Amino acid sequence: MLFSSLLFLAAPAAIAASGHTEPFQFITAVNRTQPIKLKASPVCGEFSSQSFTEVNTGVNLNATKTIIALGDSWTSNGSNGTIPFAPIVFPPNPSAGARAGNNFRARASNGYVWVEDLANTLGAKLIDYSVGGAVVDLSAWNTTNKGVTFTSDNLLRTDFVAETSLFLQQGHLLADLNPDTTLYTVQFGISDWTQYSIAGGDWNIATDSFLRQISILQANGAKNFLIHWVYFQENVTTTFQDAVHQGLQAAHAANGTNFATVNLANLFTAIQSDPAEWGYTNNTCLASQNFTDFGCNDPDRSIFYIPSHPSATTHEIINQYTILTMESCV
Ligand SMILES: *[C@@H]1O[C@H](CO)[C@@H](O)[C@H](O)[C@H]1NC(C)=O
Ligand SMILES: *[C@@H]1O[C@H](CO)[C@@H](O)[C@H](O)[C@H]1NC(C)=O
Ligand SMILES: *[C@@H]1O[C@H](CO)[C@@H](O)[C@H](O)[C@H]1NC(C)=O
Ligand SMILES: *[C@@H]1O[C@H](CO)[C@@H](O)[C@H](O)[C@H]1NC(C)=O
Ligand SMILES: *[C@@H]1O[C@H](CO)[C@@H](O)[C@H](O)[C@H]1NC(C)=O
Ligand SMILES: *[C@@H]1O[C@H](CO)[C@@H](O)[C@H](O)[C@H]1NC(C)=O
Ligand SMILES: *[C@@H]1O[C@H](CO)[C@@H](O)[C@H](O)[C@H]1NC(C)=O
Ligand SMILES: *[C@@H]1O[C@H](CO)[C@@H](O)[C@H](O)[C@H]1NC(C)=O
Ligand SMILES: CC(=O)N[C@H]1CO[C@H](CO)[C@@H](O)[C@@H]1O
Repeated sequence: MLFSSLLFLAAPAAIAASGHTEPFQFITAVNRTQPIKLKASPVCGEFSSQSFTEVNTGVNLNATKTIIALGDSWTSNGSNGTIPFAPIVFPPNPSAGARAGNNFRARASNGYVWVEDLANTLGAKLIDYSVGGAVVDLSAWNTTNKGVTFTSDNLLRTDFVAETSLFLQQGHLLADLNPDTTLYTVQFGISDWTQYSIAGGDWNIATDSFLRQISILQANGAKNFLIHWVYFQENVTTTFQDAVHQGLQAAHAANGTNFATVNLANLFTAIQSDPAEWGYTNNTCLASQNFTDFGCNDPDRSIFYIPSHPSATTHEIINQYTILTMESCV
């Protein structure tokens, strides 16, 4: 069920050809409320630790002018880095973000995802290569290592390797990539855990590939990374993230590369242990990404909008938590 989802392949012309006759409603102004307040604090650790933690070795958010985002549906704006501007469908329309009708082009949420909130907060330009359903490396999992592979809803599945490759082909054409003012955000692992759970695989391949992409990005000038650890706790993802953390230490030691690491499991454990205290009234607003049936009355007070995908208000909380961690775990 995890993502997959709102990756879409259609170009605008293809959407028109598929029978979409109603004009899109371009929203020009939004007055949204943020009824949920951040009530968690980061658990800052030592970068020298053997275990993954929350720490910032020197990424300066205030200096950030460009964000290159690599990840899955939690980070995707639905565009695959190359498809031109599409309308943002906003609340109160309950179908915003849902894969209803011809609305294939959508975020897996009912508003901005966290990295868009971060870019908006910083006034930075965002170049988003994230794609729903992406894993670290397709070759790591038995479900994805047999050639071209698709998500549960028949959309092409991709990985960190392909996102990095696409970025290297075109990124320099799209943005100013001054190393001191460019932040690379990397968020993978949710879809890896899902695929591993289905039919097994090899986490060592995922670890090596993750660090290889970090190495390739450094070779192409990257000096500042923001890495998010997954929002749940599983032994295999813990072992994977510990190994990645140790690779980041090596990159910092060898190249002086700055890493900020943020553990979404800390945030989501705090939310899920007492949702009402945060102002939440629902766990998940929609029963599936395909339908708006059973929609909740107040998506802004729902932790997730569709199963396993945060609501827009939760994405803003992720943004606030990320900034807090990066500014306090120094
Ligand atoms: C936005 O909504 C709030 C709450 O309804 C209201 O107090 C405020 O005046 C609105 N702001 C604008 C610019 O419409
Ligand atoms: C970044 O800017 C904010 C707002 O001006 C300020 O509060 C914060 O201290 C700055 N952080 C750093 C690391 O300079
Ligand atoms: C999504 O991001 C891409 C690449 O950064 C950008 O070209 C596109 O306009 C964005 N789409 C939306 C709907 O914001
Ligand atoms: C959602 O729609 C897609 C595309 O039509 C389909 O492949 C998938 O099975 C549907 N999922 C659910 C949960 O209905
Ligand atoms: C992303 O877009 C490019 C260019 O249109 C396309 O070649 C590629 O297959 C797309 N990737 C995915 C995962 O859809
Ligand atoms: C899944 O992958 C692992 C590691 O590559 C392998 O040992 C195992 O036999 C595979 N399982 C299946 C069902 O193919
Ligand atoms: C240090 O940077 C180089 C590129 O300049 C890269 O190839 C290498 O993998 C990096 N070292 C580590 C440990 O990441
Ligand atoms: C996961 O780790 C915990 C604590 O380290 C351990 O007690 C448990 O047996 C492990 N579970 C599995 C499935 O290996
Ligand atoms: C869809 C859903 O779960 N709706 C619930 C959201 O929360 C309110 C208040 O707790 C419930 O009344 C709804 O049933």
